[in-house]
Amino acid sequence: MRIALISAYNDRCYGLRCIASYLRRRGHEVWLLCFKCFQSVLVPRENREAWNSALSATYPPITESWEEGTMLVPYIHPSTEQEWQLFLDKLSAIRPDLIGLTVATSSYEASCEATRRIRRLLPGVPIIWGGIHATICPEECLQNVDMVCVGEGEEAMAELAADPERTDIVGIWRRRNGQIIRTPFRPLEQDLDRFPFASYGESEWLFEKDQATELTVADKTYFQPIYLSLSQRGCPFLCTYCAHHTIRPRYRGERYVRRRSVDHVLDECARRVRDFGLPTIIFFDDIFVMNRKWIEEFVEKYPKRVGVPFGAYAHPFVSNEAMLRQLKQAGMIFVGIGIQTGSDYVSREIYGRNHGGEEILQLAQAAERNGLILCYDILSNNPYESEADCLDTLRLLTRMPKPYSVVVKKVIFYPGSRISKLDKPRPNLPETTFEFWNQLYLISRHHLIPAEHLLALGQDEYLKANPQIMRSIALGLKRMVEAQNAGRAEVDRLLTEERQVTVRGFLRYTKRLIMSWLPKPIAEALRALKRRLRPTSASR
Ligand code: B12
Ligand code: SF4
Repeated sequence: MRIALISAYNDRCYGLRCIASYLRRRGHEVWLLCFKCFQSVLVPRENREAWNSALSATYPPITESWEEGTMLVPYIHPSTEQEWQLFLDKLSAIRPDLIGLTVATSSYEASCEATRRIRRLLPGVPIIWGGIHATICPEECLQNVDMVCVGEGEEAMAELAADPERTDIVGIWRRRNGQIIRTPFRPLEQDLDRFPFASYGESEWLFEKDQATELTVADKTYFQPIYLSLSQRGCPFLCTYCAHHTIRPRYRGERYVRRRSVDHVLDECARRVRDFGLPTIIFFDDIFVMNRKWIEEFVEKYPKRVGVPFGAYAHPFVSNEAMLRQLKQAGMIFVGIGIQTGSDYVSREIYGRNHGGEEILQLAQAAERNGLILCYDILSNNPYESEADCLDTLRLLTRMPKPYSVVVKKVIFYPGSRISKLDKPRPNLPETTFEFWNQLYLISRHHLIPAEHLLALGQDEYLKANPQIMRSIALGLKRMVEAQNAGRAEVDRLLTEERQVTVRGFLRYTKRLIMSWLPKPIAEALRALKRRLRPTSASR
């Protein structure tokens, strides 16, 4: 059978790539068609409304995250008519007997549009949706398409490809004459080594920049920047904002966390390093640093069989210093740690994470002792958070080993998630307040500002009411650190000059340093801060 697998706006689409390889192994001809990727746009905070309406006119932005001085909105560029035409021309040329789309909540609207267009072009060809959104919202998806795969798709798709008319395939729901035909969730595959490696560069097309490009293994640079590999499926935890919380109850009594054998993972990595010349590998497992025995075997074999530097996520409940030490020796260079919040209340009661800041701190210190680069994630803009919780997050960040990189993201309440249904007080802090805190979290990664000064800034009501000042400071610091990297000696001189900083002294110093190249609005904001900090005659 000829099968077209389509991903709207996510060219990494690991799950779809797994299915493509599996169907090929079963003797089918499979094409992978990816629409252009979602893109992140740096949005000056003041222009946000304008950006939002422009960007979300077709598809809503996926999420929001913050950078020093600004915010980042990953969004979906609607395809141009030319791209749609190229895509539909390719589909016509493929003459598929079956079409599958992978759908995340973020790509729902785009997938609806793609499906409408495909239907007009190829009215008789069956279309199935799968992926995370199809799994958590199958009924909603069935309003747009006749079949939906709930849960893992390899076997279900293989059965469907063998007989597209069957209505009793476990894991595939159908809409027939206005009725939904439901089947149970398919049991989870326990032996992941049965599956071939995800497909890369084989009958693969990308529709972007008004072009249709065939991607082959020779296109090393395309696959290089982020090669996605996962050693396992599932997660042992149940954070309330995460998809596992929604999915796991469907698999009661089954082993939910499953891992490929070390050899299977290393064979894949070795092949990709050879084919694509990968300089590094990121294991995108929700939590990679877990399972002592597996890690021991991995660290023994990885340096000989693969050898390139790698990074992955750890978690305080399942990762420990011994594992980090061994992984470092085997080539690990960075470790990701989901802090999410420094507030024990939010961590335990809202996010369901069952740990507080101390456990996170200890894990980070262990990583630092072993020379690993630290990358933290923070979830912010949470309606359940109070200012005291934000201050706790800042307090924890000031205690974390430095330097680090930190990603500050808005927490999104995905459909079906438990967090959206919690019966807890919602302080609903205004966005401007979160903007202020987010910028402070970002600033905290620098060595430059003593913790007590950061905490003092966190309690300044004027700054809180004027988050643009905080943004300017954050941007200034970022540029300063960049300058520091570029001309260390000069900045070192400046830093020694004013080593004994007070909050006020520090701000004055930052201003002087960056004023010459700051954009006008930022310079204005700093001037406002200066006016604010100038002692009044009463206090003099
Ligand atoms: C790796 C990863 C990424 C990677 C790659 C994404 C990818 N899809 O490959 C990157 C870093 C790019 C990424 C980005 C984002 N991600 Co992400 N990511 C993951 C992660 C950790 C693993 C996904 C994975 O590969 N799983 C393993 C594969 C085998 O499973 P699978 O994808 O579900 O596929 C199986 C089935 O779903 C099914 N299936 C899938 N497609 C199809 C199609 C058909 C036709 C059929 C029949 C079956 C089928 O069969 C597959 C094989 O069994 C998951 C969490 C998780 N553990 O699942 C989050 C997750 C998917 N990501 C999530 C989010 C929110 C994002 C971002 C929006 C983050 C952000 N704020 O920017 C972006 C959006 C990307 C986009 N445009 O969709 C959410 C999605 C929630 C939702 N309701 O949509 C998840 C679930 C994490 C969470 N918070 O709960 N992500
Ligand atoms: S630890 Fe991470 S992947 Fe696991 S449930 Fe929590 S958020 Fe989801």
